[in-house]
Amino acid sequence: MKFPKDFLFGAASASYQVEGAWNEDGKGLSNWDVFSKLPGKTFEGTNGDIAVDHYHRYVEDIGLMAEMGLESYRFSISWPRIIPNGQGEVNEKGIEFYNNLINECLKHGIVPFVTLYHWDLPQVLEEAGGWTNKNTVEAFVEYARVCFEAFGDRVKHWITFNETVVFCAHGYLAGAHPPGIVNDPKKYFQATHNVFLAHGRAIKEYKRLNQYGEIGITHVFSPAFSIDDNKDNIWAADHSNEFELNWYYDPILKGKYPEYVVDIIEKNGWTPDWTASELNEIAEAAPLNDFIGLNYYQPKRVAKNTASADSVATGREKSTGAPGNVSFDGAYKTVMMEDKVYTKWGWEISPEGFLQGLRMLKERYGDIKLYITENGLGDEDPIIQGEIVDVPRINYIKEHLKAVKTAIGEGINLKGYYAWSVIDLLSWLNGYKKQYGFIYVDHKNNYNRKKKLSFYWYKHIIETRGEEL
Ligand code: BGP
Repeated sequence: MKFPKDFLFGAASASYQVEGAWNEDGKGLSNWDVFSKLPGKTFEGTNGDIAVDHYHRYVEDIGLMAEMGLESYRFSISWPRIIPNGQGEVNEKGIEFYNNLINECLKHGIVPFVTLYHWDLPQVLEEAGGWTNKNTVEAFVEYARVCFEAFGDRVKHWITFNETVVFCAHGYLAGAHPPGIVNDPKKYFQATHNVFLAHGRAIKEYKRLNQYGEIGITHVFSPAFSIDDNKDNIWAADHSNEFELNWYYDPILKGKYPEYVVDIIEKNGWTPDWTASELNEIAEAAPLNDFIGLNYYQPKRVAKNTASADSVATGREKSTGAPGNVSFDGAYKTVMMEDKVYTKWGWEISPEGFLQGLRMLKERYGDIKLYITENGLGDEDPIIQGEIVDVPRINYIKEHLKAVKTAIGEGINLKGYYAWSVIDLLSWLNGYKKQYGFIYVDHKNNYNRKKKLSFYWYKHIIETRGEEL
């Protein structure tokens, strides 16, 4: 079987992780420009000042994507490049950069798939309370409208937010992302609600403009499975899915928060400050949502946590689903299992968990249109006689694409796959050491690009529409 004709083979990036040019052409400061420079916040103090210099090399990079046969490029727009102060004046140089990027994609027949928010918030807004401040919602809708009006004639696929669970949990529970707040569930739930509201208002605005494209949101997809048949552990997995899947997917797809979580946060005094009319807006926006993007790296293997609450971790790997963490409420822990396979960074490799999760999703939400907006292997790639032989990455992507094929065969409405990442880039907390790309960047040698083995492999997969998988 070949993949269907309208299925998009893509790859992804995000502005802060590739662009660099952090203070050029009128760009404002982002929260990451500031946070990454605080001592001890990132791996070896790495930051995105230069990143992989995509801002200056996008023509070369898109040329390479075209050579690979890439059908679609998922990238994000840097909000402070467009509106340096978060609200108000638009930076024409910023508009020009993304116009050039989009036009370059289209010149090669590459479909631009654009994320509006991949975590680089204007610093001005962060200082005013970031996502806990309702004004950020207003500001986001204004920024979204500027982008729709500037680029919507050519961009027909929009993602509002990337991985709300990550920037909110890291920002307000683990303290590992800006604003670096530790263990504040009240703020965490407030931030998530404000993001869902901003998403709802932005898609309403998009539909009002009648641009005839599609718009959705991208979520982490890390379904939890109990480590065994023990009823406490099964409860723990359900609890995890309520808090980390249903809390995120229900408001978008059902227009309503899951009652299980609503009850618990109410008892703990963590209920966001929300109004009946905001809840109504979220309900009204749900049917306008065209698709959901899934970022899948690993499932969660979950057991009930029996240790005391003060052993709850606040480290930086928390909330990614990676093993060895206790949930913020102390209810469950993620466990490394002997019979599973892990990456060098301890993330489980499980195409089976992916497929099982997709089936769970179909059962709960029906035939909603899906894109896999991120999936890939973070590795330190072997270099042999000057060639980057990233065989483990090829295997990882191969097995996950097979799962996608099986899912499509089962009638799951999956319309595209975006490998993370198109090119080696800055990992938020792991620097340049953790590589994901099809294209290698030589940081010691003028940021020169080099094609990896996976580049040729993916090219072949696209050419043959995955027939051999
Ligand atoms: C996702 C993010 C990406 C990317 C990826 C890999 O959560 O959307 O931006 O960073 O994870 O993560 P890491 O670099 O931590 O391995």
